[in-house]
Amino acid sequence: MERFPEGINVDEARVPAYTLPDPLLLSDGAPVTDAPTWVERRRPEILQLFERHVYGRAPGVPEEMTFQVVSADDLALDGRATRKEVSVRFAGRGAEAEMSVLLYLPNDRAGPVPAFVGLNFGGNHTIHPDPGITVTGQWVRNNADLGVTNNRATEATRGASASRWAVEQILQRGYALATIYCGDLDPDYDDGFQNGVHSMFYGEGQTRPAADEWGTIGAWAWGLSRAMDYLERDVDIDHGRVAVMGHSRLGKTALWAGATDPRFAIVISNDSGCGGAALSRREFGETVKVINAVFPHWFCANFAAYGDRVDELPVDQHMLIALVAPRPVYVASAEGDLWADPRGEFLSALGADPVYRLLGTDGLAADEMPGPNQPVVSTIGYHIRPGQHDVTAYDWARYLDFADHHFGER
Ligand code: GTR
Repeated sequence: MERFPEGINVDEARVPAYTLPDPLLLSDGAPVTDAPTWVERRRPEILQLFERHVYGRAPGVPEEMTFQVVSADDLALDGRATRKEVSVRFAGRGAEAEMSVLLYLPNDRAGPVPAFVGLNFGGNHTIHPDPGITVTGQWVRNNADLGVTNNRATEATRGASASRWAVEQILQRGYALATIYCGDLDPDYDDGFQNGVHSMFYGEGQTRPAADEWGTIGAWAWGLSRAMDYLERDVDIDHGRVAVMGHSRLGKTALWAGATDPRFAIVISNDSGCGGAALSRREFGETVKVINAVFPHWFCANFAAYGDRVDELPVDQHMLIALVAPRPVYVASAEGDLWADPRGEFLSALGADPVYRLLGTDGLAADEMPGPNQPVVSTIGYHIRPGQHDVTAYDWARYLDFADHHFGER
């Protein structure tokens, strides 16, 4: 049995009684009974609540942004794929940043193809052993097993996360894959927001984000939107059919990106847990208090104040999923991932169902949590699979089926 820190509950019988805020009640108490009221009034209210209390407000495009294809190989992966690396440079207020978009396109294509886009944890070169991918020069987390000791990636980490990226499967099914190292946008440690993209937007005399301004997840989601800015310009991409996907902390990020940027046509959360798909009020597995203590940089500063009073949060995470409506959204869990609260992830998807139905979709085609490997395919998708906190070929197969279902068979 996995051990959890003191005070963490993983017993369903000890989940506190709670009442979720109603996504279909306006802040003045009036019910939302039609789509225009959702779109024009309630959705903006909820988006603003998440900005103010959870992820923080993010800026738009920086003063300067340029795109440059720095490498292209149309004979990648044994001739089955075209690999491009695109450098996206940002500048503003005297500060600069750069992110590298790694893009694979299936060579077996007749025109623009739909795509998956997602951030990766350790550098683009970790997603596939392909020797043509540039090893990141950014800060990376040390890893004694792989010989990373001074926060710089080595050749040994090439392909280290390949099991989480079904590149061949994605390409075979007719999709492109775009990925960016999250550390290009903001390295994943608490440095008071000195590195990363935040400082490009500081006002006169400002040295860190205000309590309701973006943290690291906000910056990562912002980067996904900038990747979308690029994909819109790439003639090989069917930019009306781009799915954003992320795992764990990057699954939280995919949901926030999907909530804030309607250009993402499908939004996929893989094991995103607390601050992602899981309901905060259940306090099952990771809690708001713990996540803010361990990762003080992920959310906006205001979120930390809710650690001991989650029931006073004006939102819960079902409302984050509802912000994606009526676009298809997929929530995935793993049985062994109690830290991420699988049931709380399911209940969040279910809690968004009334909004999806109000907007004329079939919502989530399940009232009860399904058993393992019984995916629910409706406008809200859900599955739980056996195994641990991870992204597997099974997960990707479900996302590809879901994308086929909503984008039309490939
Ligand atoms: C854990 C964290 C989770 C989840 C996970 C991950 O340490 O508590 O919220 O984000 O990391 O990103 O793999």
